[in-house]
Amino acid sequence: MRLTRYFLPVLKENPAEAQIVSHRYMLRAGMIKQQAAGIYSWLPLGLRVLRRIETIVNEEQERAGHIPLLMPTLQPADLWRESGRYDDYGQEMLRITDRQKRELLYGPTNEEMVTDIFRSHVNSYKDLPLTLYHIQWKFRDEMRPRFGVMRGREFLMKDGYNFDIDKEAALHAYNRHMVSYLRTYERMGLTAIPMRAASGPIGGDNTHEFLVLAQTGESEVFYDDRVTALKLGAREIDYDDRAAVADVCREFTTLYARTDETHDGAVFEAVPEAHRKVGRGIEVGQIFYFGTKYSEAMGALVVNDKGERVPVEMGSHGIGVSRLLGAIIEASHDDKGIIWPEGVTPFPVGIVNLKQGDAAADAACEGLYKALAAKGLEALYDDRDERAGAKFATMDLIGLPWRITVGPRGLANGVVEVTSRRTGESVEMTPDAAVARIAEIYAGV
Ligand code: 5CA
Repeated sequence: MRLTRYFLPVLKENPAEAQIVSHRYMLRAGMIKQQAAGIYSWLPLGLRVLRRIETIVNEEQERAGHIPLLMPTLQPADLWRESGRYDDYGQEMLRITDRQKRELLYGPTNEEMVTDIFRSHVNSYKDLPLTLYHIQWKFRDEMRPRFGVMRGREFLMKDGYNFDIDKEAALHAYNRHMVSYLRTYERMGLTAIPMRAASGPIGGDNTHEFLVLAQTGESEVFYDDRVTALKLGAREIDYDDRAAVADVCREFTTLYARTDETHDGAVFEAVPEAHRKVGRGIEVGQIFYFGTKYSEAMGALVVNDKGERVPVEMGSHGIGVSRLLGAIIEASHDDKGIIWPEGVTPFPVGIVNLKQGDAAADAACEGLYKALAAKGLEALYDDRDERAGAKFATMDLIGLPWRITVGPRGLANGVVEVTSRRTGESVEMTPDAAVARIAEIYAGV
């Protein structure tokens, strides 16, 4: 992408309404625009990151054996009357009446609808296990929408629903989600800690939230800080191996880590004082096991191997896809702007031409741009006729993790400069070596 042809409406001034750094940088970098309280347009740069996050979520869900589908944003009220949640959900639910006076709602979550799909088509334990998920817009009429995409009213969520024949199988599905989420967040450059939580309106008694530690987080968290050193890394996971998956969950949930809702001072006291930490966190996901709460209420029954009709065992599992942009920025920025982890960056690399119009510099930039594209790497090429300082400021603000700087002086010696946004470190090398270096960095991403 050439910057002169792109739509990147960068703001020079700090927007007054933004109270936290991620909101400020998303507005300044031209990623989002507020259209109403808690409702945003995704401008091209923001959309690119959102799509990267969706791709990672999809890849890790499919790796775990979960099946994508797509349910609508609007749902009939009657489905929610079956579960009893139409009245329970209260003012957070946006209720709509169509021209035929039929009652609809903008879905805040999809337990009822997915249970309806299941009961219409599945009757036998032989079709289980089954986990269906989608990535779809949700609406919750939050009392206090704030912090940009962090607490929106319209927001993008991945929500997945498992259907299993018995409790053990459903708990395996719960564990599979926990492990797939750990890998998902790590690929985004995040440390998200599973913490024992409370279930709220979704129900059930087994639930974990995933929290990214950040001063600006809305949840108070209590944890043994050794939990932050745990990493899944590149280890191979066989998602069908119940014991192996459960082992990973044990590894990540044994040390004390709870939100204020489930915090137990007496248990916390047992953590060695040097490791006892109280802080704040951003909830980027939550998993629930709730058994037969919805299947019983809605008649989602399956025949088991003894020929009996039993309510199917379920759980639901959510990732805050749009909230993740805010969480990643809170976790990765400096005073100049965002620092995207390679896994989610909108462009893998930026090219800065220090002297637009200089024949050698222009040709070198074009050459780099094409050579990167040939390796599947789409660079953002700043081909504007601007001062170097302004170009660097834009690149720093939008946070591409790598920059190649091209100028007549370097080219006279046959070199360009490759700079890491994270460390600020620059290395001179030939244009060919720069392309090879960037390709090598992204080979494992
Ligand atoms: N049905 C279950 C799991 S699919 C569910 O709705 N869970 S949830 O309520 O915990 O939401 C899942 C995730 O969506 C949360 O962990 C959070 O990251 C994100 N989320 C929830 N509310 C908002 C909001 N108002 N703005 C942005 N993200 C939100």
